[in-house]
Amino acid sequence: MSSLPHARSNHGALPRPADREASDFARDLLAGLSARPKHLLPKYFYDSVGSNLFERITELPEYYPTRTETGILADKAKAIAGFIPSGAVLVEFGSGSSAKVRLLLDKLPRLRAYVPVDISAEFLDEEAARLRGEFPALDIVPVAADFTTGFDLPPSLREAPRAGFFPGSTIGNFEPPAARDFLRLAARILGSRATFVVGVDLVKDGRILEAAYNDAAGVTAEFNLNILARANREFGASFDLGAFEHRAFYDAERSRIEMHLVSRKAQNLRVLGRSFAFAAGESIHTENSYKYTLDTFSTLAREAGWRSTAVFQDEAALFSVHVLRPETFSVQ
Ligand code: AVJ
Repeated sequence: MSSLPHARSNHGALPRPADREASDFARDLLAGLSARPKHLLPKYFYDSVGSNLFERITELPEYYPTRTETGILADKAKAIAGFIPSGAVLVEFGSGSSAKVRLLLDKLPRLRAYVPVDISAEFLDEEAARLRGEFPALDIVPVAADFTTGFDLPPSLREAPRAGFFPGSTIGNFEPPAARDFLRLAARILGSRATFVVGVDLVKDGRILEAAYNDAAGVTAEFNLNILARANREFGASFDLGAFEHRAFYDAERSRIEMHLVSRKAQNLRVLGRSFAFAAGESIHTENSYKYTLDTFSTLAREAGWRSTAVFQDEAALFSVHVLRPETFSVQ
């Protein structure tokens, strides 16, 4: 068992992150099912079952983002690492299995520490332990937190220059105004000498996009349905998974993939003592995944106080990796 220095300690009145997560999920589930149209937040996909399903998605033949981004990082690791000063703390927002960061860590022998931040405390612990085995000289300081609401770096690390890593196009899950808010929050956490490496999925042919979110093996459908399965597991909700259908499509006008769970029939459900009616064909909107061009993302970043100082992409222009610096960046 690894120790989580501050986010995990349970001395005061604060609930453990896992408990807080569960009660946040309960609250947001009730609110989302009461809303019109019904919706849920995609961050709740990632309990340990969902995190493992997502890992399987990343290996699907149709799901190009992970392998494409990994290819860019493998090819350009040296150039990207060149933007990160020695002695820096590298903070990863939503670290998951920390697979991609290994490519950067290989080229960053003088890091002060690596701080993986993830909402799934269980996953975080396992992955941190594994990473310690591979990088014994590296100080690994996991923080179990919802990075969308902010978190504090451990006090011992506050003096070092900071670099952020936010791969996977997770930024695409935010509505553009929320993406700007997140980029501003990251600017505050990372400070005036920051480097921020952000992976961004690119606008492309809708057929490629729709295939990536409707895989033939049905893993994305299972991932989407897991949010209902999770409600059944965690608070005995009565969702019949067979009575909901996965649906994903590209809205070119808004440059986003939408994912929904569509009720196959009229049904009534009880969740936490409350009852919810579904019409046949009524959907729960579970995710948006925004796609950007190099320009639309640079503009979004600029509106949040960052300048895109370098951008890398694969030959087919499927995916991009931006290196951001604060507009006011100085080497001092
Ligand atoms: C982790 C948000 C980048 O939008 O592609 C994958 C999540 N959803 N398949 C994405 C996801 C369905 C993924 N992100």
